[in-house]
Amino acid sequence: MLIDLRSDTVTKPSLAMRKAIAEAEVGDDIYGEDPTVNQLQEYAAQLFEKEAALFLTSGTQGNTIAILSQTEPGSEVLVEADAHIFWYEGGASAALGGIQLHQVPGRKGIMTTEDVLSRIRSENVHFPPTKLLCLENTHNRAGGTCWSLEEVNSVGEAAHSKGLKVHMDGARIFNASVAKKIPVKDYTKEVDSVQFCLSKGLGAPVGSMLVGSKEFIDKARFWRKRLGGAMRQAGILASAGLYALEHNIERLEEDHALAKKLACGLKALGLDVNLNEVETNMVMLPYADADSLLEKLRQKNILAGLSKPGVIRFVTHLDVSFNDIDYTLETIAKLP
Ligand code: TLP
Repeated sequence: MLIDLRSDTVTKPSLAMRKAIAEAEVGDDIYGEDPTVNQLQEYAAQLFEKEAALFLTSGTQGNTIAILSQTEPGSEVLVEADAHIFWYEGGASAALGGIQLHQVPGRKGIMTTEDVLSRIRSENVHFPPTKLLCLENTHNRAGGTCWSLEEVNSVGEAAHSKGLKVHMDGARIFNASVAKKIPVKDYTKEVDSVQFCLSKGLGAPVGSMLVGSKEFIDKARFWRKRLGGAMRQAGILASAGLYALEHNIERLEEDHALAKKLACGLKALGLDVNLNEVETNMVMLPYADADSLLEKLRQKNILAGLSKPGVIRFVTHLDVSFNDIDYTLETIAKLP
């Protein structure tokens, strides 16, 4: 038995999800004729109360397309200093769109309105134009932390007042929505585009969505084709996403409870976990010899990852049970 706490991306489709996949009606989505893809896109747009949605291969593709569709080469995009877009997306927006990312300092992944405003360029022959602000909710490197509704609205309004568009990297927006009890349609009212992942805590094997205005989604569809991400009988994959949205949102609460249990257990063992920062399904453990602890755990069939050097990341998800967390804590307690 393996307990895989490296990421919520490791979940495998359940039997019921596989049944939905097997029974999916399909068509050629490049002609707009895949009924299951269309159904998924309509469902996502409704959930967020936005005009339209688009099914994509991955979160990285979604964020990249959101940036390319709302900027021009040589423009600047504001991201929080620890943003996934900055750290883990292969410099995609620079490589493909000639974009300069500008890091704004944050606290637990949250930027203040003042910090955002102070980094928006004025009109000056020396400056690149600032076109887009990106928020990450939940914030990965900060440990799955959530924005409050007021914080999103405040930075969103400030950015809009300066003529910027606002994108949310909501890879785990449903974790934030469940933890904060804020419907996603309210959480994202002040943002123009949202990317969310079906293949993380929601448990689908593949896929992400973009939601936004019809005009934005039309541009995004063009960029998806240009990047080679348009697919044919994609309903096979979309059916899993639809199943995930219909069945796996509310249960994210269970993942959060397991993360809390793990964090409290680690704290009780005298380890340096900040319980206040465990808001969703991640636990960050600063540990001097992190690599050796990871290796010892691996020998006991427990996998975890590194969030940054010296910080271990544990992520709970729908393939992790209460007993798995007990076993993990017992194992850590017994380690030499
Ligand atoms: N995050 C993965 C790794 O890339 C680090 C993980 O295991 O957490 N935005 C955020 C906030 C993410 O956490 C991720 C994936 C993405 C975007 C990219 O999604 P994919 O992996 O589908 O390209």
